[in-house]
Amino acid sequence: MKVLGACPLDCPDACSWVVTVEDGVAVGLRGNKEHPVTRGALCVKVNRYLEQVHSPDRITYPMRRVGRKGEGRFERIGWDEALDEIAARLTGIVDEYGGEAIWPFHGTGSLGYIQGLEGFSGRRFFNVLGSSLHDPTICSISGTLGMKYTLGTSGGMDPEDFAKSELILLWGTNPLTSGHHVWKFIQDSGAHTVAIDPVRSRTAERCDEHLAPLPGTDAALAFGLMHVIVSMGAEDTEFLAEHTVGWDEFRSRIAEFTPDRVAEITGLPQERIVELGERIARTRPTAIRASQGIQRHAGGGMALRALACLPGVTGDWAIPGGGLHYSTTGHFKLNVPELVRFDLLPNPVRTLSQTRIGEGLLETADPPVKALFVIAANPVGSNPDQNRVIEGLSREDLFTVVLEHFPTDTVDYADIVLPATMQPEHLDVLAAYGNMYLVWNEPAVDPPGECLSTTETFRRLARRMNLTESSLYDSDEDLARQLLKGFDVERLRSDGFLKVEPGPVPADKLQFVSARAEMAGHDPLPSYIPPADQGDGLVLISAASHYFLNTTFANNPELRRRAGEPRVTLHPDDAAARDIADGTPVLVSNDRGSFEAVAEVSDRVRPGVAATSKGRWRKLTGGPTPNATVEERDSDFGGGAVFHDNRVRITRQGSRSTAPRPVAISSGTDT
Ligand SMILES: Nc1nc2c(c(=O)[nH]1)N[C@H]1C(S)=C(S)[C@@H](COP(=O)(O)OP(=O)(O)OC[C@H]3O[C@@H](n4cnc5c(=O)[nH]c(N)nc54)[C@H](O)[C@@H]3O)O[C@H]1N2
Ligand SMILES: Nc1nc2c(c(=O)[nH]1)N[C@H]1C(S)=C(S)[C@@H](COP(=O)(O)OP(=O)(O)OC[C@H]3O[C@@H](n4cnc5c(=O)[nH]c(N)nc54)[C@H](O)[C@@H]3O)O[C@H]1N2
Ligand code: SF4
Ligand SMILES: [Mo]
Repeated sequence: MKVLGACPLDCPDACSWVVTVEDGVAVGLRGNKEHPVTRGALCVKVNRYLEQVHSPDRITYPMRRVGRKGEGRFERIGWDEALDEIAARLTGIVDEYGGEAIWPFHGTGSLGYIQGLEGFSGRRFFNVLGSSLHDPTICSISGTLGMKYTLGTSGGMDPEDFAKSELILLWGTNPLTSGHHVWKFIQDSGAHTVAIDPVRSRTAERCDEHLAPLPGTDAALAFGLMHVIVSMGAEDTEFLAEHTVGWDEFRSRIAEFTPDRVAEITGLPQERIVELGERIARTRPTAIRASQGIQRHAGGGMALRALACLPGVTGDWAIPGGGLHYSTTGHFKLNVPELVRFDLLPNPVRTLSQTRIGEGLLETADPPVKALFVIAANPVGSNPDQNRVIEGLSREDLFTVVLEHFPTDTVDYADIVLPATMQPEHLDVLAAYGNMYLVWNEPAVDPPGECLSTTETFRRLARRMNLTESSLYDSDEDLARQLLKGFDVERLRSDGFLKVEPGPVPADKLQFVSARAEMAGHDPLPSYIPPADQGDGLVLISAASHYFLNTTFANNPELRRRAGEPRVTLHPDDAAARDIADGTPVLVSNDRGSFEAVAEVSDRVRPGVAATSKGRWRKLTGGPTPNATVEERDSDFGGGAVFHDNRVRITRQGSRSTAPRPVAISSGTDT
């Protein structure tokens, strides 16, 4: 039997997949050949998804902590016992501190609307209790707001239109690792491709040109390119007059960014800036693909704002194959309010930010957070300031419930662990954030052991607590139909996917001057906000690993083998200045923390920059991971995280390694 499903992971592509089931067991998984973006291919990680589904390490029954927090010692308990204990603890906490003392902490392990983050699975239950709201700030929020301020929508180009582009800038994005399906459209176009990235990533390696600016300087570079375009008189005066607001003010801002000044800020040769500006000026249509890497900085929101203005100056927004593709989420007009039902909240409640779990657990006072539900998240591995996250999770008076597939670093801090279903075992619906397709995931097999879906877990908990609100008991199919009101659900279900037409971009006129940005306390015009971490040392970029997806898959033996040991890549000049050779064990540190890695000396990174990757587990690495060095600090817009705005010292550790070099399937850092 073949069952159509969809990849739930936090990846722009939201692949449609086909599960082969024999005797009730999922024996095969491949990409859906009919889906115009998936085109039959999954990726190096998800090709191993069924190994994870059948892994002996899966959590398949509820557990209660018996050791100290962090030790990871648990005893098996039954669902009845688990639900009784959770219900009793929650009732006590709500009575004493109020519902806001509960924090449902949703992660990105599943982006499903029914079981995962996009529909805040379980939120109806938390609404009835009056729990704090959870703002998913960790990933893309700064860039999303930057897009919205400029364009009135965060949804940009349909990436299938890249096939019509003549010039494509891949700006702070590494799609060959982080969402490879867009690459086919880029290749089909035959366009001239330019990577803009401090690291010669897998993607930059394949582009026609590569510019390596200093991290966090992209807004200045965008201004410099627009300066060249305007100096040539190549701006599209008709588009500017008809479709934009604030051109005169914006033109004055552009004038401040002369190529020589931009060369100084970005560390790029002035000729390269001028050359690229001239190329953009004469090439229609020009498209930009930017994603999340570029906005994990102090000025990340402003960077996207400036980037979104560039196709306004050239008029590319009006041409098929021109514009900017950041995220397509804004184009899906799903009925999320009816799914999430914030109207069930008894009164207005505070919002806690995903990125600031350290602060949330250690400093929130009125009321303090007394119960934490971790749902498809691994904050010990994924959040900034790992040591503080651990300090927060170690609080003896905090009641922590973790819904998980695997015994992650975060599970070790749980009071109660609940076994969760994986994608072939539950129903879900996803909307891609890197293309225009809705995808349906039909359950294909029964869950192993006592695993329950997120929705079923909260239905049972609601019953245990005698909650009477009837919508808490809606079935998964009811929920999907509520979300998809107005869509052809039957077609989506039978084909596995459904294309949605993108709305107009800009939604109205392009806002060079943004009243919304001003109202939120920002410069009404886009500006350049320099990196916040200006200390000594190298800027550490910890981007997507080719073999893991955040911390998901980082326990898969074969993928770990292929990723090799933790590495940090330095430019030969920076390595020489520290007496570090290729293969030297090093300590990467700053005032917040440190981690160990093996140095790789390569001109794949520009001087001043060091590169590593995200996702490893502490317990499998034997110590802290790069997030021990990252600060829990907000970016400019929306409280985004600043993973790549992070200065570190790199020093030799002991003598030169005599151990064999890691198995490196790719050359270099596993990005
Ligand atoms: N294989 C794999 N795929 C993934 C993920 C994964 O962990 N592994 N993660 C998923 C998730 S959650 C997300 S949000 C996306 C993230 O994927 P991307 O959006 O691609 O983000 P990053 O990997 O953080 O960074 C992308 C590139 O930006 C560069 N970069 C960093 N700082 C700057 C800067 O200041 N300026 C410029 N121009 N470039 C910069 C980095 O060197 C890197 O090569 O990928 C998703 N896909
Ligand atoms: N240094 C550094 N750190 C980063 C980043 C970076 O660029 N650099 N990127 C950040 C980004 S973009 C993101 S999005 C975050 C991601 O951070 P998180 O949201 O913490 O995501 P993961 O680390 O993948 O952990 C997700 C967990 O959910 C579990 N899970 C998956 N599906 C389900 C399900 O259906 N039910 C339940 N109950 N559990 C499930 C998985 O087993 C996994 O352990 O990491 C951030 N961390
Ligand atoms: S992680 Fe991305 S590329 Fe891989 S299968 Fe999932 S959606 Fe497709
Ligand atoms: Mo992300």
